[in-house]
Amino acid sequence: MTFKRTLVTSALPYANGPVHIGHLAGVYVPADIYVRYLRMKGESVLFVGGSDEHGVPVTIRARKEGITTQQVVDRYHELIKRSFAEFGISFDVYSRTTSDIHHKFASDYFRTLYDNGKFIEQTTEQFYDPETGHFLTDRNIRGECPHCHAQGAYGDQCEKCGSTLSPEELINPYNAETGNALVKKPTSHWYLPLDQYQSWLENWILENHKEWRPNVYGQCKSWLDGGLKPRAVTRDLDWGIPVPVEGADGKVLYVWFDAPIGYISNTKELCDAHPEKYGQWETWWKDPQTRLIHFIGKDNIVFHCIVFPSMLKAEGSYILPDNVPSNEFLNLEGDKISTSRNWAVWLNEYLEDFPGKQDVLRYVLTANAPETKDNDFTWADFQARNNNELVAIYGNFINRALVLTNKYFNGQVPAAGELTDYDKSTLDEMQHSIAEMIRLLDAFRFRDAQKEAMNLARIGNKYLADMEPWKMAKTDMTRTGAILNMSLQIAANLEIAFRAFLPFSSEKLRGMLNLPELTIEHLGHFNLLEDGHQLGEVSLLFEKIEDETIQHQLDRLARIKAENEQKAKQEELANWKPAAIKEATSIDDFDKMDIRVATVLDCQPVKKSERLLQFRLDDGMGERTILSGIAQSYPDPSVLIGKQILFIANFPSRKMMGIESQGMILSAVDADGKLVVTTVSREVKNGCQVG
Ligand code: B3M
Ligand code: ZN
Repeated sequence: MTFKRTLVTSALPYANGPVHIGHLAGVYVPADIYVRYLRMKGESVLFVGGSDEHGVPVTIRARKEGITTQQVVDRYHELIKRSFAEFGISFDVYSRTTSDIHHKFASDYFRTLYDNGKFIEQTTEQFYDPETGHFLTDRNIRGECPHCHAQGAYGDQCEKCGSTLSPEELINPYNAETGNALVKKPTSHWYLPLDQYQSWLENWILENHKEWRPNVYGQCKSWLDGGLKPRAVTRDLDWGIPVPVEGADGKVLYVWFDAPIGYISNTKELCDAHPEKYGQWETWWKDPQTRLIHFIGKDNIVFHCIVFPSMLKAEGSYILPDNVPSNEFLNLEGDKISTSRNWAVWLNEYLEDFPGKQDVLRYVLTANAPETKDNDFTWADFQARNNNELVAIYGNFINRALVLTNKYFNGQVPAAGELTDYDKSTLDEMQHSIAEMIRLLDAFRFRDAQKEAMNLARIGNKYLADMEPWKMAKTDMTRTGAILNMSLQIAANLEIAFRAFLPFSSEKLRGMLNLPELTIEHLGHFNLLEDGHQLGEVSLLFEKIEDETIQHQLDRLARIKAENEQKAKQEELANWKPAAIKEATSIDDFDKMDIRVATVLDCQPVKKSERLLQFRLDDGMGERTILSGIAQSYPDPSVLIGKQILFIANFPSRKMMGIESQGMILSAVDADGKLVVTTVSREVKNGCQVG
């Protein structure tokens, strides 16, 4: 199949918070690289994005912040849109799913399928809060975990033991926000019968799209092997697109039904506004000569490979995705990125700390792209890649080539010379890397493609280092000029090679070379700058990043980690419940214990032990020494001196750290794990028994 045009979509981020490096690395930078690459090839391409403004996540955020849902989506849509623009994500359109155009389009889409009998209607029992009059989604239901009995497990997962749950399994389920107890109530919804698409999907994906990334193909296969079931496409919610069916009051389209339709309605919005430039939206969505590519993260695979294609197939007049290059996840300093735990590098904050360094982040995220497995972003790696690659290789090469041309040739491109064998082998190496880079870009392998671009810079850098034009200049100006000509031609090639990856730096480099925007066809040609061409002004392409700057970021993360630990502790305390009562004991068992009262004469930490305190006690018969492992709970043990405490007098003696311990001090274990020594409520004789 030959295609005439490519339609590229990137997942619509929920407008419930700012975007972070995980979004950029997983979806938007790869999509942007691909689109820029196609544009450089002169292909017809449209890049569609937008904010996903429906769904439960935005409503939760609104309640948390105490503002309306509309205010939430307005705020974050603007913020997200600006961040993308600042990082050079070159959308042709970035709209939103709360737009009138989208509401109408998605509503009509539903109605068409409804009228054509493509849905089935089913009634099921769902959890309902009788006080608020709302049905609840899984994430909004909490209760006791049936496995580990932790309190506050979610309707879809217990964060304590990690088990996947359904709300039905929770013990005493309640509304996460109000705390109200829930009841079951019947409700009816429309379902897309995915089971009816099973064999068609098996043929389309498993037989005809074996070229999809193994992670994507594998996930599809496991869904299909598990057998598809009908999926509800409506919800009982008050935020979203009303279900356009009589009597469906209080029901909206499920966010995963309307969001992918957003790709189509946003295309329509753009094309209707500028038909002369972009043509008809139907051409992008219905002409079989259009190639559709979805860039997404791995948690969206099932929706883009199974659900949305079934929706398109159900309608019948649309094309299907040709590829769905999905990435895995990016972690941050070894931990999962999390919006709720603030464990992220937010794009707006990055730009405050690193103004003008968009390309550095783009470079590092592509160099570490989680294309085939989860990957880790670390600040140390960020610094190293900037300093050792962008600055030391690419930037250094460009700077030397330009500065030397200024020094010896007044900034005018010197004449090319006869190619030496070494020149020729350098050019051969470059041609090889260029061909590799193109092959990798076509295969959506951006990480390796960028490596080839950096390899071109490395070849250039090595050429200059080996040729030493600064030495040659002492004896042979013609050859010096030839070396610099070759270096400048390499520099012009680097501008093109890096343009899709590092658009800001390429623009800067074009200014320094005083060149117009050349196309990919010029790549691999080494006559791009004519003899005598006047170069532009030279400045540094990249700057070194110092240790203090990195330390500042690490300190910030350490602070967040400490705050999160504190919060987790508080939550644990709030959810604390007494342990279950132990098996029944007997009076005989109890009588065996000789529990007595003694006064603490002295209490000191045991040297070289983090755990032990040494008690000297007056037990009414004399003095007794007991060691107790409670040092962590008593940073100042002197507070215990003079107190009357309880201890087991007939506990077997034992030696610890060379000291004989004669009994056991009784302490209560508080909810936070701290130990609290037990005392009596009024003074008694030392040595009296407890019973
Ligand atoms: N908003 C989920 C996400 O941000 C969802 C993607 C929609 S793509 C049509 O991961
Ligand atoms: Zn659990």
